[in-house]
Amino acid sequence: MRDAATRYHLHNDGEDGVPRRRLHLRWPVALLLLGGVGVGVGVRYSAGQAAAAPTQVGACSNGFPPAFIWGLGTSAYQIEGGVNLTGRQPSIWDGFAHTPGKTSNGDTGDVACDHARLFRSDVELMRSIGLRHYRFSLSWSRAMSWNAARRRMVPNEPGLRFYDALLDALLAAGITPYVTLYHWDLPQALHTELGGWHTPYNAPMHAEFARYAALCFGRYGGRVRFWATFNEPWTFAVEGYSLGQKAPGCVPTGPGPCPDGDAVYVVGHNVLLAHAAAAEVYRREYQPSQRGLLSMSLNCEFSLPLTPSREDAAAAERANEFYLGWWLQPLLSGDYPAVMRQYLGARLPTFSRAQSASLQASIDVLGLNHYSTHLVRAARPHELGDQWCSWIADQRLYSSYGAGWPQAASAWERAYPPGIRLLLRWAAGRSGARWHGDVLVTENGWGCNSVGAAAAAHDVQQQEYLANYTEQVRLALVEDGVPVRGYFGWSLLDNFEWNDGYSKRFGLFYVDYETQARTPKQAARWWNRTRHCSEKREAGV
Ligand code: PNW
Repeated sequence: MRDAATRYHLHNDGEDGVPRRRLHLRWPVALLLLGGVGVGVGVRYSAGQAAAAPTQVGACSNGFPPAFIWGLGTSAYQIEGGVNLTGRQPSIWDGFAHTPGKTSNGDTGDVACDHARLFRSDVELMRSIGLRHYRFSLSWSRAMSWNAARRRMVPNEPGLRFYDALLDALLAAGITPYVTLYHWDLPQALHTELGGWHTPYNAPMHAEFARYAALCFGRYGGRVRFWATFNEPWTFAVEGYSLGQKAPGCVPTGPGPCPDGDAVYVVGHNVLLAHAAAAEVYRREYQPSQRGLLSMSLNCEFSLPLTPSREDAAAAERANEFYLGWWLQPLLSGDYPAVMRQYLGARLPTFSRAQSASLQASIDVLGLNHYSTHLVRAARPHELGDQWCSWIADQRLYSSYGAGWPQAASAWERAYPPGIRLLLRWAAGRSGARWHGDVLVTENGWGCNSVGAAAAAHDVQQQEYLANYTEQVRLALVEDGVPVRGYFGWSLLDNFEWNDGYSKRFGLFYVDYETQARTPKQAARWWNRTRHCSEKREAGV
């Protein structure tokens, strides 16, 4: 530890004279150091290797280890606005949001939180609640532009400079950046001109993504030690290419490039291969010198069996494999879960031996996003199961929520706090789990629809949700031995909630979209009071 820590030094290499931190670490300890230089933590652990030795916990009054990473997240299209600034070109979300009837109230991300202009004051906002870790995404359409003559994306210098400035502002404020390369905003030209994610085995897309990743690793890797390739591939594959509620908004049998119910698996396959291509570049060209960590943020609304019957237990397991195993299993064994192959047969694409090899061990840390839990029962032989999209229809099961689980603003979100602990155990517990390395909860949060800053300032439900869910994360760490190293609440700011527009508010800060004023909600005050390591104060809420 000490050896690694002494290699941490400030390095002034900014064009603008802003000091930039340089970390020179062996990568297995990098995450621990991101979490606060590991003071007082008596364990070493290795990302991507066998799960940790016992973790020293409880050193802080909130019951978490001092090095636990507490962060908040956002994403580019949801907060940046400035869609025409810095030479940014349209993404599929610009087109989708501007199509009548696709988003609540016709809302678009044109202005959003105007973060493209207000980022410096937003960094100050982060400081106001003592935030030390911030997760955000880069917009591919800002960082690169489509060059029609060369039929490929090329670097867009003004856009790249925007992220230089944001990273410098964060580092100057002592905030560690966690950067996601792709949070759903595919450049429109790649969708239209290059066949996007929906064209089977689309190798040019994998190569474009790897080139984009390499550009970011090369330009920002001296300042960014934590990268996620994709955020929630499940959500944009299923909701974008099967349900049709998110960009590009196609449904099997409807207009658009999804001819049938196989499209969603075609998309998933391309995304996994694009991730593998980016990981290969990072492993080969950047990680040896930059010593950062690579991840992917997978979401899972965890399924529990409705009854103890064997059929329902199998249905819940099937649901979890279709939701999370779809992405996680290829990262572990290089292939899809057996139950998906069993249910989908040849509809599920296949990996070559080389592709399997490049997927395996392509992440160092597992990112998990979680909001809600489902109760699942098997469809009986004469029943079809849920049919709300082709992906769910493939599983032959019915899913529901527990009676009395509190309902968030979004119809899909109900609170059942033990669900996050059960998910962490299923994915990364001591025994029977899939992943045996470090985990970060990269999203968890509660959507409210409080009207007005004054009401939002006292949103009790949101604070309760965060308190209850983080307590379950603590139990997963302490009782179940899940090596969960950090938690990122969603979200720093109210923002453009995709097809729900501005009607749902997940922020710890309320945003008045007329004035762009930000007001702390009760959860922001709770965060500041309880999420820092204090040895004396009670972490009561
Ligand atoms: C995530 N579901 O989306 C995204 O990563 C965020 O961009 C988004 O703002 C946040 O969660 C809140 O929605 C999800 O239906 C969308 O279960 C839908 C579901 C889960 C996550």
